[in-house]
Amino acid sequence: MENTGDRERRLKWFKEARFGMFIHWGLYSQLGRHEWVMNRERIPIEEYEKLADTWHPRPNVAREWARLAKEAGMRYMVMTTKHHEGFCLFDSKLTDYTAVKRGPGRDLVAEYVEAARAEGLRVGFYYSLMDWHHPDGARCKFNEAARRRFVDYIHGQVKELCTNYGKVDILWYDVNWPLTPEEWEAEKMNAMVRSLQPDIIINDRSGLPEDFGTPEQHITPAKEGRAWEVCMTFNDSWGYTPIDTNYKSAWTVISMLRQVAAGGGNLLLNIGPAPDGSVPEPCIRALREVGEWLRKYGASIYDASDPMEQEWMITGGFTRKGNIVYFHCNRWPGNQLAIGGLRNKVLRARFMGGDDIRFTQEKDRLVLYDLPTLPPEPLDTVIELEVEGTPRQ
Ligand code: JFZ
Repeated sequence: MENTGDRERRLKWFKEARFGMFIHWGLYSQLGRHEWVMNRERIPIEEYEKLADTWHPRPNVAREWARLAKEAGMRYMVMTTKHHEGFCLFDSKLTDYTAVKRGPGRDLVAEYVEAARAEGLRVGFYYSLMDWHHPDGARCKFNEAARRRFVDYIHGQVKELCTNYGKVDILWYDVNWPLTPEEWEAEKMNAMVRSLQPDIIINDRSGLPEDFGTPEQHITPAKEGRAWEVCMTFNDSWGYTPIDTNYKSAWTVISMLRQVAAGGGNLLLNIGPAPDGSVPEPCIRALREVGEWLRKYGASIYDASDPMEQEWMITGGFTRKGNIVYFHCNRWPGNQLAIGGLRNKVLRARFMGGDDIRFTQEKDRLVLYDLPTLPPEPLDTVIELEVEGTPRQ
């Protein structure tokens, strides 16, 4: 349908972006028990719908998210325009179940787009195909008239999203249950999207592979140079869930960034804002620490995704740009650090942005000496190794 050169062109910024902010925000945020609460607790539609009138987020709170994303070193954002609950955070002519017509009284997607653009961040729209609120959302599988209505509704909303908010950088579909890509008429839908947004990139969750893969909750590089982005929760829920306090630390996030960089992918890290839009404190703290670290060592993450053979090591792992190999040490062993598996001759070793380090190398065993007892950077000390030739891939 479209040529590979065009895909590469559209994906260029994405392949260099590395780090993005996912935002799950909806009526479920008011209950604070995971974004699947309607389904998991079998809340009847009539009861759940009442949440549409009690939601009163703070005006323009998306500006706080965008500033935080920027500060964290993120380069794009993806927000839920409609999750499985069916409530639309955008203005839709096709339903009254929207932020404009109910409690919030305004277009939350418009506010989000404006906020992201103001910080120079790329804009992504998450849109759930599965819909627990639409009357045809389930019966569409067995009833052709219902399928026709539902598919027209979904295509119509996707068209609204691609028409009313200016340039959209990412369309992030989710859950295509219960229909097949043929039943969704996904090819036609995505062709319509591309006709309205020629530069957009589309994920693989309409059931068609499109532009990039979306492994979830585990870092699995895509095959054959295909673009990929892993999405991760901050705690163990996507939607606001204060009873779930298992938040990731800055250390964990940086370790994930190193792993996605090594595989040439991106990390889309989720925040689940409170109903008023506030970001949970543990997320703010960790993101600021990550940003501070990236301001010093970003080059070893953003621009260092050349492939190289890696052996598992408890003390850390590699990223690479050309003949510069970065060893990210996040478990500091003390005054001496040995690194195995690097076969190229090392010409120089130093702390990234700092002093040279004395070393010896015998075959693929590199030993660094006279190191401080405590880690110079507890989150991740980056050691820059200049090597001869190209490391094995
Ligand atoms: C979906 C949603 O159900 C969830 O609420 C959240 O929005 C997440 C980002 O996406 O959950 C999924 C989707 C795909 C897989 C697992 C969970 N998957 O492919 O393994």
